[in-house]
Amino acid sequence: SAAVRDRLRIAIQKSGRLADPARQLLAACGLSWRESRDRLFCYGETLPVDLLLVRDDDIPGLIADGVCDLGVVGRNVLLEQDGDRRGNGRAPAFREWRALGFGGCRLAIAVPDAWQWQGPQDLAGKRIATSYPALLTQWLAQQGVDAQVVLLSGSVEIAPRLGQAEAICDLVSSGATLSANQLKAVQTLVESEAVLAGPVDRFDDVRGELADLLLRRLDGALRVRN
Ligand code: PRT
Ligand code: ZN
Repeated sequence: SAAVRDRLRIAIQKSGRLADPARQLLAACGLSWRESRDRLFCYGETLPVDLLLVRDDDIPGLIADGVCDLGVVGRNVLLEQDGDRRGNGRAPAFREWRALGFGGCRLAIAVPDAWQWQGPQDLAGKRIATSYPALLTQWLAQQGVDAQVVLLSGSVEIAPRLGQAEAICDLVSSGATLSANQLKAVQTLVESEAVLAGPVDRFDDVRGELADLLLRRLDGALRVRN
């Protein structure tokens, strides 16, 4: 990460929910690239700002390692990985620079429809399936609730039917997935959207000026949209 670079490198999702809106927003900032969708790298033409196309989960780590300067990622992913670092006694290595106004969803506790929810204390002694163990663990501690966190990497919403857990903690947008699985959201842990993520500190080389320019254009583009 000590390498001084004179180009800015932004990591975005290669494919998935945030991929197209991220490219569209950056294009609205006047950026263009030598297009090569399926390749790893897009070389910036109008400005020395390149794109790296990756899995969203890799973005915070790429920023922490200095492989990328900035990234477009869900706040849910950023906060989870930050929480994981904190839980392991590591210093913060990335933070949210801007909220981007797309990819909105919430990280919520959901329980079977028939559960007459009274509050977080209902979860005491229960198993909760999630892909967000750090955020769930933090929240349970804040609530003073002792529950078991069951880590699943996907298909969290079927865990109650499979008998793996009594409740889940997962992302919700329309709520259709929850209803299809006879679940209901009862508590929001995080309101999320796509964010521009960057390092904790400013860049102290030419990337700082590039980042300032990009942020000015981004703020302009976001004002026009909202
Ligand atoms: O391949 P890669 O690892 O990059 O992609 P991914 O599959 O991990 O991520 P992807 O593309 O599914 O999501 C990227 C980001 O989009 C997430 O980290 C969130 O910040 C954001 N986002 C917004 C969502 C949703 N909305 C969402 N609805 N991510 C996931 N979902 C899930 C939800 O959990 C449910 O299972 O989509 C399903 C449909 O949701 P409902 O509520 O509309 O039924
Ligand atoms: Zn992912």
